[in-house]
Amino acid sequence: LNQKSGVFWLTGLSGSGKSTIAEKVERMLFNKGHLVQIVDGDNIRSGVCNNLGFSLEDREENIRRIAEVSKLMMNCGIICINSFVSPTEKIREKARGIIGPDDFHEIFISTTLEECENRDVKGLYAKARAGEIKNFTGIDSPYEIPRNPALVVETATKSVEESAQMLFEFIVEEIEK
Ligand code: GGZ
Repeated sequence: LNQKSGVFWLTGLSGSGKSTIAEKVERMLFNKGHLVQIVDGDNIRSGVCNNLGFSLEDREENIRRIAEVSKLMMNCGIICINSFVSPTEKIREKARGIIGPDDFHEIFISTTLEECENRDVKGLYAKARAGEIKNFTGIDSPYEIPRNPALVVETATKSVEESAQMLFEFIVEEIEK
């Protein structure tokens, strides 16, 4: 195995496009012969974090466990593409601290709340507006815009392919440094 690894941490609102981009980039890296793992709600909230909800306290614990697990995988040489709302500066700094500043790459998937709400792929925004889901990020729970991300991907003005290409090139550059 001849690659530098790292944790590429996608932060952004629900519906911003994190998972879609992550899946495309995972495939692109895999096709180039890299070991890569997506870490997201589907493989984390269902297991390691299945006792956690969406209060800020639970989100912090969610991110702490994810960061610890990602660090283990990263130390095995696996490139981790993490896809979590990770809504606050405090939460993201916690992850950076656990993984280490050289290996933690904060990537802001930037999409307006309006755009995410218009897409509402899973109908969660409608439910949050109706009060059926509490503590929903962007509605009645905060999202703090990253102050100094390593990369910003503006999904509203780009195709999925362009967004994925941008992240792919960023990752390749980082792991070949
Ligand atoms: C935000 C929620 C909530 C609340 C359920 N707030 O678009 P999705 O569905 O697939 O992604 C969202 C996901 C967020 O989980 P994370 O583990 O990424 O959050 S955090 O980093 O803040 O711990 C959304 C769904 O879970 N979801 N309830 N209240 N998103």
